[in-house]
Amino acid sequence: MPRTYIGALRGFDDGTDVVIYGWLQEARIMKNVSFLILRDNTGIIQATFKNDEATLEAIKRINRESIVKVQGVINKKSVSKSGIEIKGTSVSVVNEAEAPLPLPVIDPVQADLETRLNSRFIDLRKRNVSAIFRIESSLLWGIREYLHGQNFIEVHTPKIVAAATEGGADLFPVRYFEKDAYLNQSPQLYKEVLMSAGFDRVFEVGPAFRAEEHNTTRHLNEFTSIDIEMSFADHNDAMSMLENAIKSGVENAIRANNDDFEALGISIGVPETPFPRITYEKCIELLSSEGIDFKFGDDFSPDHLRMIGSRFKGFYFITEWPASVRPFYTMPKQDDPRLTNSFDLQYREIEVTSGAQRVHDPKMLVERFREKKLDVKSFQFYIDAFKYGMPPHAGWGLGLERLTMILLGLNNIRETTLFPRDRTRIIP
Ligand code: AMO
Repeated sequence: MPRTYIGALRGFDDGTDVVIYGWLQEARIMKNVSFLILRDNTGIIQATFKNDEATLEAIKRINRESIVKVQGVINKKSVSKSGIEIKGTSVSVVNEAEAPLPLPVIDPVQADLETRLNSRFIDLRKRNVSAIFRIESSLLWGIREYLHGQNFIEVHTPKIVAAATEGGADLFPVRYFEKDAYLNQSPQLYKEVLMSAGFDRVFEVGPAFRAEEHNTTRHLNEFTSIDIEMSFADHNDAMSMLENAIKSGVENAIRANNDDFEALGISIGVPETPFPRITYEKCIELLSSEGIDFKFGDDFSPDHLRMIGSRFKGFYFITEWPASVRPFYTMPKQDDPRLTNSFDLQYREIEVTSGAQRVHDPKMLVERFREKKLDVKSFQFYIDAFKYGMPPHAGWGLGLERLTMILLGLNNIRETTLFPRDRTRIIP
């Protein structure tokens, strides 16, 4: 008989013979009957067995979390909470779990995050933990769908590279035969080169590596970056692409992940677009109205951003950042070159996306390299792409784990990362 997913059992008639496979979450042995609680990727079901001697002996020997096969008959008149159970006819162990478990799967007391991450394969068996990743997947799917609908193609650019994009200090060096190489911080240079190649609109979902030393609740050393680049477009076009992509992601998650939101005990709404926009200079005015002295040209601290963010309900853009805090590829503002055509998308004090219109004039680009004291030679392949017909272009990079974290109201980015890489962790 073929396997039935637990989540599909409801669709069968009372009395149907079924075979299910799953993890034995719990066995409750009573005087005359035993209840096995089985779990698979789609749900949980109770299987009831009469305690004849052989069955009772078999059940007693099965450790929690073992993989078992249960054969039985669907009982839709069950008095169990879900109203459906299986009247078991046979149970066998497919693969035994050792005891004791490194971490309990059903335990009202939540272990601390470090302990959970050390045994992540068990931690991920918990319904309220796996829910996060199902929602993350749907968010990404909705974003992908939106971008495809806008004629973007998905691309894959190298992660072993020869040059830094987001600043030289945060690079992980790798040995590449006889050459020095690094893990890529962002697909920035390649996505721009693809604009020169005439691809018009590209997006990439891939890992980005940052050797940042600080260990915070919103930084990872390897994260998933959703990047876009679009030709004949400016920062305003990129911002509206971003808010619509996020909206599509959230709509998809709301549509597809009802049970997961329930498991997390939360519900989220579709964010209203357009998101409010506030300029960097306006933020300074806001801070000074609160008595905070802030120097033009500096970056905001989390405390500053908390104060600015308290003025907004959800997402908001901070636009027109000064050139001093933006990378070399950022387009200066035409009537005020101290500023740039750039933006960050914020949610309270947390930055979720950075983006900008880019410099497309090769001479201006080389000047910007010099101003930032970067070695033009190591960027030659990038600069060459600007010399032979580069369209004006814009784009952004959105951190998937941060997006999931803020939408689900979680307070540590490790919660939205399957196997986080931080300052001290590379295992598992
Ligand atoms: P930026 O460096 O601001 O911009 O990164 C873009 C977005 O990526 C996420 N992010 C991170 N997430 C977790 N841990 C980190 N250490 C981390 N660093 C960044 C954030 C951030 O907003 N090339 C530009 C993008 C562009 O202009 O297209 C870039 O990489 O959500």
